[in-house]
Formats: sequence, structure tokens, C-alpha cells
Amino acid sequence: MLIINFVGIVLIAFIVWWFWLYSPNNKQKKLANNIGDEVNIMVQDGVYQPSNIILKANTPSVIKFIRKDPSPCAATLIFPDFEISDELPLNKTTEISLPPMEKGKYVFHCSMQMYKGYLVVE
Ligand SMILES: [Cu+2]
Repeated sequence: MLIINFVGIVLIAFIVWWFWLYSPNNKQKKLANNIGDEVNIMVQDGVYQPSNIILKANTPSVIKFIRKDPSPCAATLIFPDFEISDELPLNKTTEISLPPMEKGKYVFHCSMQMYKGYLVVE
């Protein structure tokens, strides 16, 4: 009985850690020059890599998403600020075209917002 309770507590702690605390590469940044430079984002192991993309303001951009994560949750990619919602086929590269953006920080995420990344437009 005691062991079962212990296992349960460890499981709960793991779930909390996985969904709320674990965020590798959060500080990783990629400097990109929009069109011309390739911006590639891997969708793998529950994260976007890199998850912070720096883009130039007032310039259209193209980002390539490469989805390696089989989780169905990773299949939908949403840029709420630009009303972009796209499907990412598994093991394929999907190009997302973004309109010219004003300076600011824009989020993108999966359908349930468990995968999250940011565009930093400067
Ligand atoms: Cu999700």
C-alpha cells in the first residue's frame, strides 16, 4: 500500500515537472534575417527548437517547421496573432509564411498550447 502511494506521488511529480516546469532550450535564441536566411524549427520531444526566433520588423518571413514528434498534439501549429493555423505532417517540412510584422513578441503554439514558441520582432 505504501509503495503504491509512493509510486503515485512520484508519477504526479513527474507529470507536473513535464508539463509545467520542463522547458529545455527556452533561452536558446536564433537570429534570423527573414527571407533569404533559412529559419528552421524542429518540432521534437515536446518542444519547438529553437523556441525563440528573432525576426526583422516590417518584412515578410518564412519559417520552416520540421515535425519529428509523432504526438498528434504537435500536428497543429497556430499563430493566433496572424490567424494562421496549419497542419504539420510528420517527418516533413512545412513552410509557414508570415506577413510583415510590427515590433513585438508573438506567440505560436500547438492546438493545446503545450508546445510554445515566440517570435521576437525587432
Ligand atoms: Cu499540444
